[in-house]
Amino acid sequence: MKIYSKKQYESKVDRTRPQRMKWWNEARYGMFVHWGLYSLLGRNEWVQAIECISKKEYEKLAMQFCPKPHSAREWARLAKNAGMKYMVMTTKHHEGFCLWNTEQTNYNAVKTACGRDLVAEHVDACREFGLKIGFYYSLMDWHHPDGARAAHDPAARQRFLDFTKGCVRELMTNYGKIDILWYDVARPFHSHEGWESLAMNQMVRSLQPHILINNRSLLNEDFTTPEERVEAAESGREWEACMTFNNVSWGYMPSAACDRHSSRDILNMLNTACSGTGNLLLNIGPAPDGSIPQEAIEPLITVGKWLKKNGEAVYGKLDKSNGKASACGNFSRKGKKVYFWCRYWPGKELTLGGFKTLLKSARFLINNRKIEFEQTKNRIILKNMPLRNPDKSVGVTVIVLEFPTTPRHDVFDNTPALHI
Ligand code: FHN
Repeated sequence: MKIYSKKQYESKVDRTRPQRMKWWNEARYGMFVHWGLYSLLGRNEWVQAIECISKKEYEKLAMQFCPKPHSAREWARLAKNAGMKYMVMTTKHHEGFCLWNTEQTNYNAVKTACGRDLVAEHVDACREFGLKIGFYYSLMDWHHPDGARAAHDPAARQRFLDFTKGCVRELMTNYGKIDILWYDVARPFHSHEGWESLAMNQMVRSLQPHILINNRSLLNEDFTTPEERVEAAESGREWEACMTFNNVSWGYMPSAACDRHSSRDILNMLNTACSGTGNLLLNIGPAPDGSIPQEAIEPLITVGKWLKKNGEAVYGKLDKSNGKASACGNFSRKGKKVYFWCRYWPGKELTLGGFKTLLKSARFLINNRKIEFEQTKNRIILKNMPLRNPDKSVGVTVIVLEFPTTPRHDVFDNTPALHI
């Protein structure tokens, strides 16, 4: 296969990105799943490293990892009911245990106690529930004999690169159309040249022409991946914030259930993602038998029900909305329509500062009930509103402001305001 130069390759990736990412931009919200041998210990996916467990000791877990059948269907059903549109699962995390029937190593779910191809089950479940399919793949590998010495031994490096490319090729070949390749932790090499990412990702794209690739094989590719913070990419690039469910562990960790996100926390993340036109990839760390952590279910389902009524403010193509208009909430925007997600209900009046464009109408999203308003040179005052927050599920009510043109908003802008 001809390997294009970085310039040629990235020019083609840039040119095809808008069409390839259209579904992703509109999807907005996905489920991340971290599952592997570490789930058996329940103390974070880095437990082998953090607790200095020897490779020999850790490998024994492979004979205990026997998930119940159809776990992936449970996750996919929950993701669907949560309003998530895609699901990214760890095919191999740093521990090096492969959840698919790989020929690169026997340290995999088919050739050990589990006896099943868990990646195939993930793919089937996503298709059954209409979710786009993502594969997470950790470049760093603590189990492979060359995973560390590849850093300074050319022969080891070549063997490790062959292993890596072999794994990625299998994942891109054996499971039909895959929508996302989510690389992680590019160690022990610290450059795309070290990983030969240019050749590897051209191979990926030749096998999966529609695929989206994240930025963690040390090429820009399609999107950036802020982690544990919901923050728009400065460069105007596409971005997806990946978040744990408890701020402490991606893998199963029942002791951290006490710090799980609430439905309001999740909506806050989604609102921030929407205002910056980014995506949210929210993680669950299933138990070793595949069960969904109980603490994740209610918040996800509650947000899913909220999204059924308010999804217009989340899904589909959004435009950036900057600045703050009120301490009571934040925006998302579609052209001339601004969606104000009111988290802290002010009572019968709500003032929104900084709009410089004449407002045409204001209404509640869920029932289209009109809201009276007054407008001064840089303030919109919504009047005669209900005394209590109309949204009884999560306490976040979406108000739609419609303008005749794309609204100018800048609370700190001193240019001559609109002429009332
Ligand atoms: O070390 C991993 C971590 O375990 C987890 O998989 C996250 C998910 O984005 N990535 C790495 C930390 O950045």
